[in-house]
Amino acid sequence: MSHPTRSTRRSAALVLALGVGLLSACSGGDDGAEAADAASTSATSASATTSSAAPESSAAAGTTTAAPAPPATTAPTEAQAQTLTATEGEMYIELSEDTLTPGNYTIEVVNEGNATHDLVVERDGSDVAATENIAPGASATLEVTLEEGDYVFYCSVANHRAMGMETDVTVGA
Ligand SMILES: [Cu+2]
Repeated sequence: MSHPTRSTRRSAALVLALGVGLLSACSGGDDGAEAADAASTSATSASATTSSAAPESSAAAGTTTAAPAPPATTAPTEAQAQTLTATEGEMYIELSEDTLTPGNYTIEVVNEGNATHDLVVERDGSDVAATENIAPGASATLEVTLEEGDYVFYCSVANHRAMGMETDVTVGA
């Protein structure tokens, strides 16, 4: 199917080139005017064969069926660690929550300050868990099991705790 179209275009281009050649060769003459007309007509018909009719847009308005809401996730059991974020800087510790229920926790400790910090979990004056030193801009995770009672989360670097890097945490039933 491509051969007829290709030959048509080739002959049309030949006529066009011939017409232009004649037009430039004998400008102002009657023959030149006729040749130019023939060339333009051939060019028009050649371009008409390449143009295709615009396809009609299908106006099929799709009615999307609403997907059913996913079932509510089951409440975390005690085995599943809950997540908590502790953000540290000079000289503060901010917790995403400070009233917690007993269970296992994964604490994401983010040091957004300009000094090295850490996070220690203390209960009744005894350290329960602690991170390593956390460089400025770095973060660490701390796994800890919290029982019902009163805790203090603090930073053990230098005198940071005395300067305000401690926060009370109440673990209720
Ligand atoms: Cu600190």
